Amino acid sequence: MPMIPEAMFAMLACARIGAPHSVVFGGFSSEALKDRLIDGNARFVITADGGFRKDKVIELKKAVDAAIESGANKVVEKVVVVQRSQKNISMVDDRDFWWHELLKDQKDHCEPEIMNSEDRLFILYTSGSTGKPKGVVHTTAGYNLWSHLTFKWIFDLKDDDIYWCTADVGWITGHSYIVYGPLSNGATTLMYEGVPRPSNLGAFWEIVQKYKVSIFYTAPTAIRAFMKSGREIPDKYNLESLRLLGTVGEPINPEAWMWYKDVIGKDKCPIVDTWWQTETGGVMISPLPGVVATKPGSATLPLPGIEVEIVDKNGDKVKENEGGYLIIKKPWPGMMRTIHGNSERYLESYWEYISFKGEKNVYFAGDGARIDEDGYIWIMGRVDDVISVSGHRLGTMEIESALVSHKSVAESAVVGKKDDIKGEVIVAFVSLEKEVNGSSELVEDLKKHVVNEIGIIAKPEKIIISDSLPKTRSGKIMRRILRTLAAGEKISGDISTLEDSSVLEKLKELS
Ligand code: 7RM
Repeated sequence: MPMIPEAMFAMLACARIGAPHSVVFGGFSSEALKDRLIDGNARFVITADGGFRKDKVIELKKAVDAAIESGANKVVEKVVVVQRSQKNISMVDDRDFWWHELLKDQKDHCEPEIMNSEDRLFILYTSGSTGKPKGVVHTTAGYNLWSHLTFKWIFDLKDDDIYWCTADVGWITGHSYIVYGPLSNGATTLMYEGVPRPSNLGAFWEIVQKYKVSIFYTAPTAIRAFMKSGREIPDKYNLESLRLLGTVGEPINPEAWMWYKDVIGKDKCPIVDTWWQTETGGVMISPLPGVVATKPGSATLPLPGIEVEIVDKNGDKVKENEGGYLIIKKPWPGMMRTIHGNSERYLESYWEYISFKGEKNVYFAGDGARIDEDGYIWIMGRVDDVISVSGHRLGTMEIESALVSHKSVAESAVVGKKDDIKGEVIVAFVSLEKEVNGSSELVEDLKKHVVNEIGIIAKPEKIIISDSLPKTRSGKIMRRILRTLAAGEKISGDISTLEDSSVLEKLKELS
């Protein structure tokens, strides 16, 4: 669905009749959609004839048709289509229905289904370090309680607030802080079908001015992009209505934090840097505005009821200011309950990775962090094979499998490279099948292939074609070396396990 109110209506309508929903971000390809429809056993799809993004029409219905025709017809029975772009699309008899036509015969009231607290509210797919995306399962009572409470605490809602979260409803931030959290608190929540783009860099500030937005919640990647294009743009607008600013999705560098506070907040708005994950359902670490003193770049302290620790691989607490794994020591209402269809993987990935005090009973989040002398938490980023492009989570394995599914590719290794604006960009190292020669056309074709397999958010920034990849004697690709090469840095550290060190020289020339 595009970012239109019907997306929200559809989610809430599902919740009302007790049908678990699974929102799929409109930027995913039909292949990615097909996988999710089949894995989630989706019987019904709600989509639109098209959506608008960066001056382009996204053909959502076409993607749904392709997903169904290429395999999801095993599960999908009916499709409901919202009219949005008015573009010509094909409708299949007895399978596809227009939303506005179905609506005509509906009553004004629909009796809500009474649910048990542990009944599923939704599944949301997210990337992990291995294999396919995981269907994160959230439940009716726990998730709603946590999104409700955290919204109330962190955004300190007042009756006349106009609240705007710029995320897409296809991500967990959109679920918890555009839909469930704000609405269960009676907030006025603003939804915007668009993203800042070169032709309209003032769009966000125009909306803040027009609707007198008082609480604004966005991602560091957006803030860094605004920073780069200069304060002249926001300075043209009246931003006086703003009283509270939030960030989510990635670590925010102190420079961007300060810019946000000065240029957007005019030094009078508290900044809440909120750390959480799809899996946690709602925010876990964040300052409470006006209560917790902030430090630029730190998400500060855990929320009430949340107990975190930073430990090493053996589960031992690390020293002050020393980096380690961020763990959560006690369950909380909004935590994911399982991975859809794979409870073993759930236990393995989240609860058994680290043993704490000899027991495997703590949640490991996948992030590295440190705690400073005042007990403040500084998130250092993912420690697993998950990269974050503009705050969108992608597993390196997912992109690698997309690349090797191309007939010319023998092997691939994908790494993240630091980027001033997007946080990270994707760099792929690829070796080709014997008879194939590398060319710039092939590189373009491979990029296109990844976009077809996963979606535009997974498009590699750079693809480096090489005869071979650096491997250990046991055959494992040494991603650490590739990360260093992608960053343009000198290779240091132990390379003694490398099978063939001449590979390095060749790669250095190519990168
Ligand atoms: C809400 C969301 C989760 C990953 C998480 C972190 C990173 C999120 C912050 C952050 C530093 C933050 N869900 N992350 N918030 N890193 N400071 N305030 O983004 O499932 O899509 O991603 O995002 O690495 O593990 S998510």
